[in-house]
Amino acid sequence: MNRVTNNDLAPALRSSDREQLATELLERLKYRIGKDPKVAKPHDWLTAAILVARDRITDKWMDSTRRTYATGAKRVYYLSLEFLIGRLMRDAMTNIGIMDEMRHALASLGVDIDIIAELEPDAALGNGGLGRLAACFMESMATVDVPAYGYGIRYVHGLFRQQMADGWQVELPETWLAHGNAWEFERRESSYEIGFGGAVETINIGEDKQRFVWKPAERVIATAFDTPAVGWRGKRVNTLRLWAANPIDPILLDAFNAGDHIGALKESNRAESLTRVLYPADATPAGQELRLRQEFFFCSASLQDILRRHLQQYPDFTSLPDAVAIQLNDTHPAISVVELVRLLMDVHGLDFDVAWDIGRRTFSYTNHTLLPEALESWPVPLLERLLPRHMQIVYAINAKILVEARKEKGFEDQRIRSISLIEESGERRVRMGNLAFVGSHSINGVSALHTELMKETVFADLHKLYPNRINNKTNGITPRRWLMQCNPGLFNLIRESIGEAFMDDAEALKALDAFADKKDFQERFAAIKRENKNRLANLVGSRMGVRIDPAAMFDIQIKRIHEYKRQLLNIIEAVALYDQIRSHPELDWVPRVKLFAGKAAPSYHNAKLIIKLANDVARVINNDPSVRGLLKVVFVPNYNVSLAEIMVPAADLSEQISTAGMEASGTGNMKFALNGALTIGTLDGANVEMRDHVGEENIVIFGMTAEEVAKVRAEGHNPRAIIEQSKELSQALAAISSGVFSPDDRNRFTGLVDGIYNHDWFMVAADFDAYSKAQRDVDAIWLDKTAWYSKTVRNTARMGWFSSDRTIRQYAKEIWRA
Ligand code: NBG
Repeated sequence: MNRVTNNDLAPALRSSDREQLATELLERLKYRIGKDPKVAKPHDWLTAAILVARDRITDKWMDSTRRTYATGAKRVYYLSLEFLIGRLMRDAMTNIGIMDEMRHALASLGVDIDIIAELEPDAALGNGGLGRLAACFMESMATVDVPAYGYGIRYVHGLFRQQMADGWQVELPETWLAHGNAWEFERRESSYEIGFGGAVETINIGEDKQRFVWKPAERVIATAFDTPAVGWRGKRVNTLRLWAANPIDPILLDAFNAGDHIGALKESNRAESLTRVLYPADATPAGQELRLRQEFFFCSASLQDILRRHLQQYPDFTSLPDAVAIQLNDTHPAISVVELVRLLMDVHGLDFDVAWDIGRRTFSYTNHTLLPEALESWPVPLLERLLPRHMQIVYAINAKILVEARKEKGFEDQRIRSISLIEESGERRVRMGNLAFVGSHSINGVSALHTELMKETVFADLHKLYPNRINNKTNGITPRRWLMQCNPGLFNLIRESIGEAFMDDAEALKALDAFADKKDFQERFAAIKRENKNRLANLVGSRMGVRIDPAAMFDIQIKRIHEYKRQLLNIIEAVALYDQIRSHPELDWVPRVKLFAGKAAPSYHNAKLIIKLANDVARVINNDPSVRGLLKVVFVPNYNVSLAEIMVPAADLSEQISTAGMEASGTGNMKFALNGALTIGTLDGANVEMRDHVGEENIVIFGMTAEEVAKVRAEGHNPRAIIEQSKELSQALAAISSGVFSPDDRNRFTGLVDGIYNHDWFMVAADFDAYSKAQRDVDAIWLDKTAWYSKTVRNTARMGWFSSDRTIRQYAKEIWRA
């Protein structure tokens, strides 16, 4: 594959560097991998290249750690059940500035770096936005020099591989560790015991005082695996510490010797399955005991590790809130709030009130969604059985909070019910969102709109009780991966035009504004976009056998498949457009390719049906000669970070069309705009702030506002009447529902369409006409190429604020005080 390369970030390529790297490569190949270069396979070269980079990074890593100890700087711990990292090689080598030398060194040994780079598996230890944000944050924390550790789980199987079988999503196991993982260091010496189940013993220690001893029935060992996280220019290297579960006894020898060879491994299997798979749920409840076990496992291991490290430097835990900040990435690590109290009380002998106060001043919590089904809660009996001591502490916390609310703030019954840690209606459950809230000194949303809605909805009453805790930290993306590395052509053009300041401060991209209307600049900008589109067209051609024309507008929607994200709205619009093109062949239709990619949670029926619909519609439209190639629809399978790195730079139009009020922020929206796509979107999540930054003339906004959606939902709306008034919409829906695209099963999509007629919860019908009109506005801009590029260049120029470096600086200053 032809690739433009950037990456000669070092001032001049010195042949001595190249020779030195070649020597190192051969040395690693021989002594660390045990291969003669004559017989080395591409995978061996990949490992050798990673080891060369890793060794250089390790020096910087140790410097960073020493620096943190020496300065006594505050440490930030980012607890996240997901890190959606993708590949690391290009990222790490670019950040330490050896990418170009490495390319040449490998070439001198007859190895093509682009070929081996393709062999590196994606570390897909996350589902979507929340996990990818955690990965961008790791890179930015190192870049802005915050001493940080990411803590998570080393899943053996990351997010499932998605295949299409006759247009249906099929989930297959993902095996990123199949060839080993040259980035990580196993730390056998950093391991902790984690308990489950059993009972709590109360010991009287005089003066009305008691001590509690939890005697778990089951124990596993958590072992650390460390991966270095390198910041831009290698300034700082932080640690991503992922835990793996191991049994205490690897094998029950008695059972084995007695002939029970399988039973002898039962415990070991049970322990190891704890960290075997990532839950493939994105904003849908996993609701499984195993999920709760995973959460507690990684929280307990991380906290034990944090406390151990603290005691190495400080005499006791009164200094913990000043020395340490722990950020909870959503509610998945919320049990930490309780585990820290337990460790401080039961293991380290502090009083409840002291422990609680230390915890609250140490923790902060980020909320990533308002979807009610995603707010975790655990049945009281389950928690009681699995974590009996924790359940006691939850009651103690609840008593403290509720007494305070009633006695000091005069909260009435209804408010008390809403802030309680225990959900009382129906089955009694522990609400992890409320727990994370009361246990933290800061609760942040991820875009301005989302934060306001948090105050008005899920946390309205807790916000009344603690009015100073909720704050906003609008998400960001790392410009290294999402511009420099994924779009070297554009990166080089920018550097030539405005110099290098933007490489260290993304807001310096503003200088590009001055080029937005220059003809020759627009032409070069367009040529780069075209190159990126060619690359995507080649990929679609070779992977799927579908020919798409790079001269057409590439209209792309890539993200998890979810009803609120409204891929369905986009598909229905494609169907309507298909009708229009056939009915009005005399009009100047803009040639378009609508591309989709994304995974659906395996248990999410409608999301999977939407994938099938996209594929069914694609088959019919792509094979209809009367469309004359003016419209194509493509669903690219197995969306992941690496695929995004190809699709994002190739987009002309970015679809950010969620039902207003439902997308907490979005980060894909930022990646597209930064890479020079025009956005068509609703006033939802960070789209609102993007409009403010790029200017409303440079983004196409349509549809209902969050306020309007809330109003219509409260008052009830009549989608049927709306549909009947829209000829385009009713025809498109009729075609879908009657089986035009599913002749083999005419009723396949009837239910999907009925949902729109009957309740239209996601406002697909309500927003359709506005969307369709906005799409024709987009067409008009496309036809005026000067206008198109003057807008898209301005998007690139004005997206610097959405760098995750800015986001992390805000967290550091306003939440962590690091
Ligand atoms: C997602 C939101 C996105 C947001 C990311 C990162 C979850 C649970 N939430 O809108 O849906 O951009 O989090 O904050 O993954």
